[in-house]
Amino acid sequence: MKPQAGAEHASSFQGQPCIDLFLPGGDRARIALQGAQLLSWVTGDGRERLYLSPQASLDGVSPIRGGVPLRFPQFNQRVIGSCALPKHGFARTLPWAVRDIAQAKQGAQATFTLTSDARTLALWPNAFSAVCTVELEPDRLCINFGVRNTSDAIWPFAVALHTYLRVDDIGRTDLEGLKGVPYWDAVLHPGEPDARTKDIAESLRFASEIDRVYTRPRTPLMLKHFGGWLQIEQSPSLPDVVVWNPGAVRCAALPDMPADGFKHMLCVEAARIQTPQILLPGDTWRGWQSFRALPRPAPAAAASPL
Ligand code: TA6
Repeated sequence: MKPQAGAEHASSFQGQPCIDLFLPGGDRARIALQGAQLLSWVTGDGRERLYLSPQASLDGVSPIRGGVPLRFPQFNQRVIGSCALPKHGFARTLPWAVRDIAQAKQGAQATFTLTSDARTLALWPNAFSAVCTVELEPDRLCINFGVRNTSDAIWPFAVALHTYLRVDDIGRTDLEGLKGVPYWDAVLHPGEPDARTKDIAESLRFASEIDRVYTRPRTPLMLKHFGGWLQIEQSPSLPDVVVWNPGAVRCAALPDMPADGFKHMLCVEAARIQTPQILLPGDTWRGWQSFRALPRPAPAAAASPL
């Protein structure tokens, strides 16, 4: 008898408590309670679709290198309301609570919550309640993030779903859908987020470090590499796409990445950075990023000789 879609508490992954979701067709996902951070997404064909560094720190307090860290309430060190905020905010390092684990229409989902407390208020003086739901369906994954302003003051925030996608070889990877979309190149113009350029090539290729923030792509993105194609979509409430790969030199300086780690990952992040979101008291904001695995088309048959 086929197993039913379901979820179970994995005992732990390298000592960290996690929730595992699984489907009868073999799709599965693992989410750490630290940061409600997805660590793994395997599709029915047995392929791992996310990159988790084999040198990631899983000590329960350091940021975990790989999977899908949630960055909230600030991106990088672009200060939102408080200088005490750590780089990329606190959501990725704090423990989240499991709210529920359920069978969904076509799959399984797990929901996690994070609520402001003395630790967060010491870093950022705003009361909030955040929720993250991971939905797993056959060959599809969706990450939903929501935040409610539970204070009586208005505040701004930035957010990013910092997805590390696994690729076979970054030198033979294409990302389509960004042609003509304005971007800030943080490698060429650090500290100048208003500097804008546009790509003219049909697809983006990767030969060295890249760190860009694209604004308002109009179509779904398509990641193409030998290991499979992924269609990537995000909610209009997340208008920015960050594309990041550290390249060989910067990667070698990251203590939680192997020297060749950059070859096997590409971050394609759904974000709200350039224009922070303003949240009124009592209001809720939501955003999502989703991925659909598509079969890699068979190579065109060689033309037969006349
Ligand atoms: O999203 C791109 C980025 O902000 C880069 O500038 C780079 O710093 C990267 O994230 C990783 O940041 P982290 O703090 O996780 O090492």
